[in-house]
Amino acid sequence: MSPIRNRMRRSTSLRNERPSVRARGWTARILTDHGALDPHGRDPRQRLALTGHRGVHVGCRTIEATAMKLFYLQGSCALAPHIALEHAGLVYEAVRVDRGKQAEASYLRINPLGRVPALATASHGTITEVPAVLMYIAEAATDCSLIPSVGTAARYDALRWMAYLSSTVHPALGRLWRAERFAVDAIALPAVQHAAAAELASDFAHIERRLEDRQWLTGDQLSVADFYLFVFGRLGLRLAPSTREFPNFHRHTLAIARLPAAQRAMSQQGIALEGPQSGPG
Ligand SMILES: N[C@@H](CCC(=O)N[C@@H](CS)C(=O)NCC(=O)O)C(=O)O
Repeated sequence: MSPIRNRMRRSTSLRNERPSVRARGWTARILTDHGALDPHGRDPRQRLALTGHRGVHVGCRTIEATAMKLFYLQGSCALAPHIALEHAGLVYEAVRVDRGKQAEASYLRINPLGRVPALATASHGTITEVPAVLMYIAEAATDCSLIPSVGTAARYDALRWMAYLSSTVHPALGRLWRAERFAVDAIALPAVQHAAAAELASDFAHIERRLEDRQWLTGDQLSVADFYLFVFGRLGLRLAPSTREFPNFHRHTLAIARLPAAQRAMSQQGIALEGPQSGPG
């Protein structure tokens, strides 16, 4: 039976956000419609009508039946949940936050820290911090296996790698590209950047060793941790040393980039694997 996917893809800008107007604009599109039933034996179109939700995903079962909103900056770490949402086929709206606007009151109401990603959900409020957002998506797509099962060693591996990316790799990138946030005195900026570049080189070597004998971070099973790693594999292409110089890491980056979900997310964000020559985006 061919899978039927109801998926709504809309990318809007925070600047133009008018929730009431946008809410009226929701439509659910059935991409493949052979009259097949969902995994529960229901016609998904009927389910749409019965529940009154704006869309129901039937590729993976989900605990989140109403549309979520993912707030992102182009080419940022929010790409990881964006790919995860696409991969899981969940119903969501991608809301672009223009660079600089994340510090404005309209966005601070969504995430008082002024950072992306933020995932607004109907049932669990607004979730921030990449690992939490990724876990939420993985657990919302209940039969997509985007996070290894409870009680397995692989699950703690996935969590461990997400924590490492979030607590070590990402902050090093912040010190490299936003050194002024870490040193008041301009004379100290090159030293901050130098130390950050050395940290990243050592992180890339660590990731390289991890991927020596496995396809994905936790082994054979693709998980949301891989989508997170892709963010740095992609941004690292413009660093020195480039992630291209780490063959296993680069193989992983290319493998994720080839996934239809990654291609759709990047296309929605208006970015390519090779982004600008330096800096975020
Ligand atoms: N610890 C946060 C970090 C989020 C973060 O720094 N996001 C960046 C984009 S990758 C951001 O919003 N930058 C805007 C800024 O720094 O003003 C998380 O894991 O979500």
